[in-house]
Amino acid sequence: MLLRADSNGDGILSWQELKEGFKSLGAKVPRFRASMAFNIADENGDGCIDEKELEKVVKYASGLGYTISSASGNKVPVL
Ligand SMILES: [Ca+2]
Ligand SMILES: [Ca+2]
Repeated sequence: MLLRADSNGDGILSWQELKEGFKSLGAKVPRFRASMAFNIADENGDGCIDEKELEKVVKYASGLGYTISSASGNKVPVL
């Protein structure tokens, strides 16, 4: 899975990567958005967003009105 926000390419999003992801979406307060997304999405509380948890992040971001496009027409979200 390819995520632009996954800058080190390990397939999960750290807090820092999520923050940068929201920044790239044009969020005015990416730090706040990332915190909210983490509260909602990080179900197992390990401090990272894995592929399953990412769906919740995408829903959250969509709810805020951010358009998240798919890289190749499949279901893989790109932050
Ligand atoms: Ca990563
Ligand atoms: Ca997690």
